Amino acid sequence: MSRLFARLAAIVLPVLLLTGCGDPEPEPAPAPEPPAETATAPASPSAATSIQPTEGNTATGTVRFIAEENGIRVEASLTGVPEGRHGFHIHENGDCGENGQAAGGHFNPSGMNHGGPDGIPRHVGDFGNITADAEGNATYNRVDALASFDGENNILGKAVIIHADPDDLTSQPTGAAGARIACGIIVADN
Ligand SMILES: [Cu+2]
Repeated sequence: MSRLFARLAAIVLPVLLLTGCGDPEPEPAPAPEPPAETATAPASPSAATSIQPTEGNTATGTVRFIAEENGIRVEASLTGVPEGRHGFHIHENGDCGENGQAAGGHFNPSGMNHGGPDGIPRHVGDFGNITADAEGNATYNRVDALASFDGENNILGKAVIIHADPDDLTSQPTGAAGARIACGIIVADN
């Protein structure tokens, strides 16, 4: 009996050793599910200003600012603007007093020269020109790469100024855009 057992063991044990040690590695635990996306993305930060004419002028309207991937979209819609091009800037002080003079110079936190909106050098506040048609309607719609809602280029609380004359994009430091015909303070939307 024991000899039979020994023979069986001689056959079976090696088989067990070959297969028994072949247990597969335990499967790695599945990675935890990433947290679910929040149901609704937060609204893009945005801001606006109500443009009011300075004394003796008629330009009124709204400028809206909407944060986008590549900067801040600036959308202006004005009426009562004399036909033609008008310098369109952000000025450094959020104050439209003294017929817009209290707004101070162009918003220029990095101390660059004045220029056009799409190159360097430029002031952060250099938005170029806004153009009114024969009916006095003026619109503007572009994404500005420098303006921001935070950091040193934060435009919140600054003033938007519409000028009497075109900004020539080169004269220092104002673009020779002349008098200030309308002004508004940029306020964040809630
Ligand atoms: Cu200006």
